Amino acid sequence: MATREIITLPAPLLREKSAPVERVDDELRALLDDMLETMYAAPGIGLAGVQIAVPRQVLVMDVSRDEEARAPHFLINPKVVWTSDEMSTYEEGCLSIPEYYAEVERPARCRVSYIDREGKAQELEADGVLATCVQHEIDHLNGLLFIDYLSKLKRDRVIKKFAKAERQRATHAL
Ligand code: K1U
Ligand code: ZN
Repeated sequence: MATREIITLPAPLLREKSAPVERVDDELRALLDDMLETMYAAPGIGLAGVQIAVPRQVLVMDVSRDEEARAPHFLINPKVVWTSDEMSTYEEGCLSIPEYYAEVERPARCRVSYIDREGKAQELEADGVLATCVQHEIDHLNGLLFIDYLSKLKRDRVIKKFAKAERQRATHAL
C-alpha cells in the first residue's frame, strides 16, 4: 500500500467525468488500498479516484471516528438509485479544496448500487454523514464539487483564491 498525491483546485481533471471500471482485478484492489491509505493519512472520511488523478469510477469511505474500529467502504461504479425527499444540511470539506468548509443541503438518505471489491453487485442504504459523504464522492465521479452547491459569489471567490495560490506556486517554482 502507498499514499498518493491528492490533486487540488484548480486542477482541470477535477471537472472531468470518470470512466466506468470494466474489470475488478488485483490491480484495481491495489488502487483501492492506496486510496484508503491516502484517505486515512489526509485525514479524510472519503476519497474518489479522480482526487489522486485516476479518473475511474471508484471511491472509498470510512465515516467511523474510531481508529480501533475501522469500517472502510469500497464502491466501484456507484449509482444513486434513490434519494429521500427529506433533506439535511452538513458542513462539508473536500481534500481537493483544502481548509475550506461550507454548509451544503443534500437528501438526508439515499440508496446506492455499486460493485464491491470482489466484483459482486451490492446496494448501500445510507443516512447521516455516510449519506452526505457518498453523495459528495459520487459527485466527484461526475466532475462536480461541493462548491457547486454554493452561490456563484461564494464559489467564484473560492476558485479565485485557489487559482491565485496556484499562480504564486508556479511563479516561485521558476
Ligand atoms: O472527498 C473528499 O474530498 C473527502 C471529504 C469527504 C467529505 C467530508 C465532509 C462531508 C462530505 C464529504 C473529506 O473527508 S474532508 C475532511 C473531513 O471531513 C474530516 C477529516 C478528519 C476527520 C473528520 C472529517
Ligand atoms: Zn471532495
